[in-house]
Amino acid sequence: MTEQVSTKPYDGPAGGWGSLRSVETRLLREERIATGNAVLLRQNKPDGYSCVSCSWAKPREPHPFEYCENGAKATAWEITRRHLPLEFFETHTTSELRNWPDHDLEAAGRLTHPMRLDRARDRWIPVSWSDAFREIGAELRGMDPKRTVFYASGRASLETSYMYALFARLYGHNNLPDSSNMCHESTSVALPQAIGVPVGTVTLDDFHVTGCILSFGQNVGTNSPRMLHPLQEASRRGVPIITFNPLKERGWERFTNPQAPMEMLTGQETRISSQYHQLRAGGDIAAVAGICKALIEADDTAMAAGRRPLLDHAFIRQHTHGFDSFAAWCRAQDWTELEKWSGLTRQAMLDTASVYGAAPSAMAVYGMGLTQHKKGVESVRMLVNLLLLRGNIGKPGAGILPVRGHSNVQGQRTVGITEKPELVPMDRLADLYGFEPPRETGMNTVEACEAILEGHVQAFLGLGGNFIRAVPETERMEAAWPRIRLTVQVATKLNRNHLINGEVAYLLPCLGRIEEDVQATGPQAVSCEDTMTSIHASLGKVTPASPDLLSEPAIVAGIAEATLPPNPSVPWSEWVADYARIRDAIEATYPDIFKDYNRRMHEPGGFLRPLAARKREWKTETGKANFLIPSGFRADLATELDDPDILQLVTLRSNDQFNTTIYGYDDRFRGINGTRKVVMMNRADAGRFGLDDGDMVSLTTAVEENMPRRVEGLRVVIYDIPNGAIAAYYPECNPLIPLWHHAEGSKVPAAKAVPVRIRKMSMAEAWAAS
Ligand SMILES: Nc1nc2c(c(=O)[nH]1)N[C@H]1C(S)=C(S)[C@@H](COP(=O)(O)OP(=O)(O)OC[C@H]3O[C@@H](n4cnc5c(=O)[nH]c(N)nc54)[C@H](O)[C@@H]3O)O[C@H]1N2
Ligand SMILES: Nc1nc2c(c(=O)[nH]1)N[C@H]1C(S)=C(S)[C@@H](COP(=O)(O)OP(=O)(O)OC[C@H]3O[C@@H](n4cnc5c(=O)[nH]c(N)nc54)[C@H](O)[C@@H]3O)O[C@H]1N2
Ligand SMILES: [Mo]
Repeated sequence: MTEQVSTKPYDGPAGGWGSLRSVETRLLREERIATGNAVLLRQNKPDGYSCVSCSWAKPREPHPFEYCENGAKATAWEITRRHLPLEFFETHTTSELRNWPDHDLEAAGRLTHPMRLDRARDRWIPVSWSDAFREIGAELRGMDPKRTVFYASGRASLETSYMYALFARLYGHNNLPDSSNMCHESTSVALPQAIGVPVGTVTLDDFHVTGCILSFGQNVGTNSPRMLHPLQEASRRGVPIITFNPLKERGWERFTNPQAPMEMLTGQETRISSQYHQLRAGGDIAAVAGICKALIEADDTAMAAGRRPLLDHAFIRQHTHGFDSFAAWCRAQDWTELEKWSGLTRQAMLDTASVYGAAPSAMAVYGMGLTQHKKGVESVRMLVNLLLLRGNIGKPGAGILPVRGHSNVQGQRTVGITEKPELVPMDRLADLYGFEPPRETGMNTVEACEAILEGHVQAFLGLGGNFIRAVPETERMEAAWPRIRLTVQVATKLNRNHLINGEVAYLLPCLGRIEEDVQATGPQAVSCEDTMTSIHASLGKVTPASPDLLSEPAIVAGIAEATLPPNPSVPWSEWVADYARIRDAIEATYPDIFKDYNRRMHEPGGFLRPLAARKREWKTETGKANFLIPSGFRADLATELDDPDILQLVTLRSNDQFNTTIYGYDDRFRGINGTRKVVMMNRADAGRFGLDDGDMVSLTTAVEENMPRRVEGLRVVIYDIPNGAIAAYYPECNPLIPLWHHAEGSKVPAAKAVPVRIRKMSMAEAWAAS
């Protein structure tokens, strides 16, 4: 911690001068001011590179500055002039580096050379690429493929991801967990059941014509700031925006566009949300049920009185299944219960219903606040129920919008990174490559963790990411990890998972997406799919951090060739020489999605993947869009335990991080500066536990209390958050999450509702913990 710790409410808008200052500070720290600003102008442009931060859509007609504060941070972080020479690893043992904070590990700079772990000397030492591939291949050839795990973090391109997934299947398994398993898997499970597609239906064009925006559990100002531009435009058109979030997130309140000179000079702010409801964490099913109930009952009254109905009955009749029982269920709900479980007043739910009920079209936007709950799948389905009541799927200005995380996490699934064989055209793979693909379900993230804890996993390959830091149950996972025989990490920067290794370990540094990727046929573009299903090209522009880096496709091909018997149908080297050939293979595998891929990906804004639900075709079991009734309102373990001494911990991101990548210690919009070791709680709850602002506390998990699940040395910040809930940062609080505490149906760790006990630490204890 280098900065002064301060916590006081932030009263500026999202964006604004603070945002511009932050971009320049970041470029300065990475010594990249001149290059950085020039590079940023190429971001998210048709002939430029696509941002390595979030997955928000790239408009057809981009703004000259189509980047945001956090995209700029991510760029500066990747193109930093700080590079890690081999001497660094001579000087620092992995045991020593394990004591470094996450921030310092990545801030040390870009990885520059392939390395092998020297166990005896506890150091990473250089290895040549050819030796690394040969040795990894030899290890893998001696293993049972079913006992190996190929993880992917969500940044690697469609080209790399296709090759990686194909490699896994040629080798013999479907153990392809990805970050989506910790993220929007609840979406990928819920949406196919409800509307027959696995992804969101909203496009950028819908924002320009929508009549209403509902937002649930997403932090726009920090995690997808470019969405603030269409939101600002919608708000100025008078579109009602209604937000449901236990925390007052500044981006959903007001915004000053840092790229609009007049706004900046005049200090003009745009109000974003017209209603803001601080519901109970995990209260979404009850809140949406209340809104549905209000609508259905108002519609009953209107119909009885011969007035215009509120529901879209024609749509419901023609396109949906299960309405009658859903409506009956809503009518039967009791307002007292709905108020209790949602944490909202009946009036708040009625207010939303009346605005939503009057809007010609509406979209629902959501993030981790819905998916990372025990009832995450049901929460997403409940949101669809609300949309279906008024025909808000498959018409302009309407739809469901899960805001995905990593910039290509959605695309990785599209081209085969999944543990679920039914999502992959296995027969086509068999035809194209002349082999029998594995047909049994592989391990997802939680199952891979379980297998690692049991000592069952022989090899772990990580295509990016920081698996051990992102998953629950940190302490047990770190203890079990060294039992894995082989670990291979493909990465740009050093992180904790590179310091906790298998018996035999490799750290393979790759090009970042912003860097020039020159292969035998010249500079190569790659492609990604954004959260709105747009597939577009990305061309790296910056000189690579080191001449010893390989591209991700080259690394995947290198390992695959060293592992698999030769197969003339799989031309790994030709693919690496010309990525257009990989795209041909993708097109041959998925002709409906990737028709004319090599041309269309270069069109401004890219091309949209076809989605049946957008055309009101329902690829569900009933052939209709389904109303699905939730199992109840006790959304989480903490509420199930029903003990006032147990608090519900929400783990979330600060404004100064990208997942486990910690850029700095400020959470500007929450007014928390100089530290991440905090716990936000309201004054009444603090009082109940005899705590005050600035006190140091420890948290322990309130189930299986004999387990070592504990985080110490957190500082209390009195914060505007509902009773019974506290919030603290991910990944610092991951040791508190039991591995089995995950969403039903999707196994997304329930990181937004961990039952914990809080205890004040004495001065001496706090000092020892810090
Ligand atoms: N700068 C930056 N951008 C990012 C990331 C990053 O770390 N930094 N991460 C990327 C990734 S991988 C992802 S998945 C996304 C994540 O982006 P978000 O989905 O915004 O994820 P979180 O920061 O975890 O915050 C979730 C929000 O849910 C709210 N919330 C918590 N519990 C509940 C609840 O029960 N109900 C409701 N309604 N709300 C609740 C929290 O208050 C918070 O505002 O962002 C992506 N973009
Ligand atoms: N408690 C709690 N836990 C959570 C969450 C939460 O909200 N709360 N959120 C979950 C979510 S939504 C997600 S998506 C996961 C994220 O989990 P991961 O995707 O595994 O983690 P990241 O922090 O995004 O990975 C960062 C690392 O990726 C590597 N990297 C960066 N760029 C590249 C590249 O271009 N290529 C390669 N090969 N490597 C690169 C760098 O070495 C960097 O250290 O965490 C999950 N865990
Ligand atoms: Mo994510």
